[in-house]
Amino acid sequence: ASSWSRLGQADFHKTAITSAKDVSSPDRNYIQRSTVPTYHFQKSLPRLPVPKLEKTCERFLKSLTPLVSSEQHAKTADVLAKFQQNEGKELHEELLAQNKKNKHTSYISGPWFDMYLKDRRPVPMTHSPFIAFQDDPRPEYNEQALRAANLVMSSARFMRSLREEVLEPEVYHLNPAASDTLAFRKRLPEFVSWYGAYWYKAFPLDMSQYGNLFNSTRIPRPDKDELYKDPAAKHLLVMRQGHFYIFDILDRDDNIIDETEILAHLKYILADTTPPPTHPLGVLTTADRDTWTKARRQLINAADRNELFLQLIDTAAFCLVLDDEDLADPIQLSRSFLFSDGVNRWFDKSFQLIMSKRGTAAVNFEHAWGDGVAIMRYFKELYKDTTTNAFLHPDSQPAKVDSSRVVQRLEFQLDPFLEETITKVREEFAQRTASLDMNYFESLQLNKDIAKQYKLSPDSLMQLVVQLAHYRLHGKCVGTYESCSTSAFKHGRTETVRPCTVATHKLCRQLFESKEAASVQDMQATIRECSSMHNTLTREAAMGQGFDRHLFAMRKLAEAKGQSPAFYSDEGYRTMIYDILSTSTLPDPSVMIGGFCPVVPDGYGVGYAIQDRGVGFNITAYKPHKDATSFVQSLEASLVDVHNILDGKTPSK
Ligand code: BUJ
Repeated sequence: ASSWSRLGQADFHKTAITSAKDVSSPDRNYIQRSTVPTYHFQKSLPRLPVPKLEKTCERFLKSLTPLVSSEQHAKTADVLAKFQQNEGKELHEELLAQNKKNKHTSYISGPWFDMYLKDRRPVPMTHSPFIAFQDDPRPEYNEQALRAANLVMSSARFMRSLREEVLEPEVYHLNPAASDTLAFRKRLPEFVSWYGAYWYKAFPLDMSQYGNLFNSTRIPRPDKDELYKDPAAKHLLVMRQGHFYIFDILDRDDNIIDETEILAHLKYILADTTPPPTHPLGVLTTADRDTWTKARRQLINAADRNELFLQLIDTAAFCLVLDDEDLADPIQLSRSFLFSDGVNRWFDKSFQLIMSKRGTAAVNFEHAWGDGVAIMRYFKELYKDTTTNAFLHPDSQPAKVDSSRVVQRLEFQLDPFLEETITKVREEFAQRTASLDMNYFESLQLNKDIAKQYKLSPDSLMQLVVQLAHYRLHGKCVGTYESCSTSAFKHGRTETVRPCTVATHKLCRQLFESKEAASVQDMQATIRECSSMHNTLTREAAMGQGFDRHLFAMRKLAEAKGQSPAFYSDEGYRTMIYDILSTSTLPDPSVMIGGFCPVVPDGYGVGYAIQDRGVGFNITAYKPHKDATSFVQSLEASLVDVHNILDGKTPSK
């Protein structure tokens, strides 16, 4: 989300524990020991506002302008005006009343969990994104077992800090020099703590999702899946060649086991020569949720131990995936991190930490429980801890332990129905993944500094390039989604920024329609309009003043009452929410690449990042509807165009 760059975590490096290497030191259990408790601000976080109905209608109509003809726009405006006076008014009042009664949460939390958990489509490709880590700058630390063991160690330290509530609260510092100080850290009573932080221009973010990071899973259930966790569990789940292994990473007293033992157990798993299962169970987590619900029930009925084993998978700290394929090509790697063939994966876990044979690592996360802010905090801390404070080194020897007595391989008992289901699901998944096209590119032509030199917001420029790329290829504006965090509010999730605006449409016409003659100066002025309009939209979204979630919550209320207001089936509304362009960014130096699938069959998934050195895009599309390569080419050309315009050169039409 664009706002993540602004609402990103503060720099809490100061509290990182540096004397952690002493095995007997309790500090080795913690990645941080914050003096301000993790959930200190939680109680006093502000509530996500329900926007005024007239504002929502106004914002919607403005956003619709570039997407439909003026006749359609007038029709939709008419339907919306009726909605605003009738059903919409009632639904809005009802939403306000409900919201007033549920002060512990936000108006969007319930409907948003339902959106994910009631969705019967498969979790991978529909919702789960991936983010890959930069390699460790020291090549010798990227060896698979070594890096995996260090990542497990740092994850365990993160997990313990969170459990004991000594992980620094997530705070966005508007003025770090003033607020990231000792005075700020002096505690204010919890119920007013948010106001104290506000005084320092520091905005604490919602941390309610963090409780679902570890020991947590999604379980397929009829109609609506369940989020399930056991916050006291001590074991890790490791997958290799479709097998499941578990071992405890915490001892009896909840201390993290010796890092050399972790290394020994992982090496033992990597050396296991048991042939891969003919019917790999993990594949079932790629199925639609109804098929998986049925299969899971059957699995539990097939043998007593199966239920116990499922419980172990469900409650494990997280799923570490050790892959055997030697992939080097970034697209092959991205495909493997995003979906693979499903054999060596368990997509239901809150997240999977995937390690390729060459030591490239990535996180693939299930989306129902949480959003980018929570996963990125874990991701960044993990990268920093393993690259600056590694517990294991290339010369570290694994502990002399008998791993065969500690590591348990879970041998499920399958019946013919399950075997058949696995085969079928595997084929279907292979078909779906085969139709997914992916391509990426990086460029040094644009970066954060260049954007700032021109006094333009970096994110707005990236979004503009995406708009131009689509228009150049398809000659029209389409529904565009940019994810924006609303974690500044209690139980906030995300809001949609609608980056296709009248201003971006104007630049598209100036560039691509020969009748719209415009000078370079005109186009520069339009770029500034684009940027300022995008800034306003982003600020509004981050403050809970978008229109998408409000309209969505009212639609869900109407559905629950069996009502179907005409506005929601109107062409204008349908066009708006048909997100041909689904975009998101997680800009951080620790991210190498990331991505997600399109959200509609004929759409594009657009992962992008603008960094200090350059920009990058990672594009997905479903064949035969669309192809990622031509979109990438169009992005490259658009980047050149924007660059030329800003440079005062006339772009070639
Ligand atoms: O908006 C929401 O509620 C959730 C969204 C859903 N969707 C992905 C469909 C937009 N979820 C997120 O935004 C989570 C983040 C997804 C991962 C983002 C990947 C960013 C890739 C950056 C790297 C690209 C650089 C390539 C360089 C070659």
